[in-house]
Amino acid sequence: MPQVVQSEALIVIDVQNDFCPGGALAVPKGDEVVAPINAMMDGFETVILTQDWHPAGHSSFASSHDGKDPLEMVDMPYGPQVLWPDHCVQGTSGACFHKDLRQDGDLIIRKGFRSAVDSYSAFFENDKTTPTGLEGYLRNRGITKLALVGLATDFCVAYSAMDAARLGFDVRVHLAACRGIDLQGSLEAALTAMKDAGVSLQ
Ligand code: VGL
Ligand code: ZN
Repeated sequence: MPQVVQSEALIVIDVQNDFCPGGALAVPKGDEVVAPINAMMDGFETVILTQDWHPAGHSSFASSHDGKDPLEMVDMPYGPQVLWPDHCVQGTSGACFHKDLRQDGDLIIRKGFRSAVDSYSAFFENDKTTPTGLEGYLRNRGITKLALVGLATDFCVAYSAMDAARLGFDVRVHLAACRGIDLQGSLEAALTAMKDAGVSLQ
């Protein structure tokens, strides 16, 4: 039996059908994270899952912007934003967790549910100020260390890890249980930014 870590939470980012092969915003080999994540779950007292959870017509969808294609950029009131194919629409099968992912976590944080603001990070929306409540949950339970895994390395995992480090948590990202999108060098840039933010990469 693995030893259960009490002050450390495992945070499983967005292991949803739309980010897996065949999904609307498929991360290459995204489904390969499922087995290693399931294996890690027994080692943590606290397991938290996040779920990208957009209303139809969300402002991060290219289809919501006339003449724009997926992966183009737009300026939002809160800064530049990549436009994505429609994905993880609330209540659709694409928004469901991968069928083989263990879902016996303690908490599910849904994010990106406000039409006007995207939310890559599990802690703050992309305006960098609106909290999701995850920080309070963790502090309330005395959790100081976080292990992060999931999809996508260079977006939701990296944004979550950097916010967590900025908030003072001790953060490790387990790269063997992550896969990236890699838009124009975004994977390498995210790895460098995480290291610079004091995130431990394993
Ligand atoms: C994500 C792009 C858009 C992610 C979510 O989970 O990394 N990426 N929405
Ligand atoms: Zn999204």
